[in-house]
Amino acid sequence: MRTFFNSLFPTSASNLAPEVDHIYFALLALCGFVAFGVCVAIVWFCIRYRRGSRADRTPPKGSPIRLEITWTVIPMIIFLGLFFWAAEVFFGMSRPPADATEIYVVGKQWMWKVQHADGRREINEIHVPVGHPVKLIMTSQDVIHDVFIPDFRNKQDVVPGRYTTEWFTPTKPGKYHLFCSQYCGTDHSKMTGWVYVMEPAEHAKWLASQPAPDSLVAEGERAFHMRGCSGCHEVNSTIHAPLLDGIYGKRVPLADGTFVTADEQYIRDSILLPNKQVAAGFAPVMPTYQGQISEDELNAIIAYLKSSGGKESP
Ligand code: HEC
Ligand SMILES: [Cu+2]
Repeated sequence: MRTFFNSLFPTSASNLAPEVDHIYFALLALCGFVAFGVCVAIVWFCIRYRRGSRADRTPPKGSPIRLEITWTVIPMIIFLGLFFWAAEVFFGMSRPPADATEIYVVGKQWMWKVQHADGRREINEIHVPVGHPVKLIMTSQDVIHDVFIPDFRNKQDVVPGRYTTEWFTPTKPGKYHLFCSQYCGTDHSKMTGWVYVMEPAEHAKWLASQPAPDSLVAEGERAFHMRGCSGCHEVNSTIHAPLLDGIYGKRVPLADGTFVTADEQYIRDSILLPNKQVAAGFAPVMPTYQGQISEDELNAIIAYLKSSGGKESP
């Protein structure tokens, strides 16, 4: 019975899966109940008003206002209830917890590149320990892709030029399919991967068995110097440019008088489209790095700037 059900329905392997499934089954039950009622009415009317039967066929007098109010108000309450229920689940799905492990994912025709904070990289595979929330920070190097992990019940487009996120807490060790679910060209159907959910001890063993490269932050710091960012953005630079220590999450005043929160998107745009949002009090002299810097390197620089809080000069 259990395996028969599993062949019809994906495993439930994340904290989000039961929440999504409850809505799904509630909708299924509601629709089934209504469909059943309609069928019963059809059969009943067919028999009662068949040709030759002596049923009363005179039209009812007056308007059945009570009946009309009932059949308007009850469905309205049911459907608004469903709406708020689903909205609540949706908000939960779109707000990753603060302590989630951040993993960068770059989609490209036709593979997934994964960067962990400790600098480890994977292709078409993500290894995570069970029971801890994971936040994927995703972007694309070319066209629109989409990360879909059916057993986790979450799905999010991966769009060139911007960051989207998706999070989950894996609840069951195992190996789960990851699909690209936006048609993205010839080999779209081969753009698949696996999420390996491991017991913490097993995950630690896996980590130890991998060569440990420099952390993403160290890589970002290196790029920050190599690309010449530090030449302008350091305390003793001769060019008047903002200090970037602790910039992540700050509200930044812009030259046009508005403010923006410095998130991944703002830092990315500052590097690729420096004239889009110019920081207040600075000349727009920063060169664009569009076309010169890879998505992986951008992710590393962003991770570095995120980590560089607290050592700000007065
Ligand atoms: C020629 C000097 C110069 C170089 C090189 C340079 N920048 Fe800038 N950068 C600036 C100036 C000036 C501003 C402020 C004006 C603006 O927003 O365009 C700025 C703004 C920024 C901002 C927005 C800061 C804020 O407070 O809002 C970020 C983030 C940034 N740069 C990152 C980088 C990174 C990363 C690199 C290297 C890949 C880099 N910059 C290279 C001069 C430079
Ligand atoms: Cu794709």
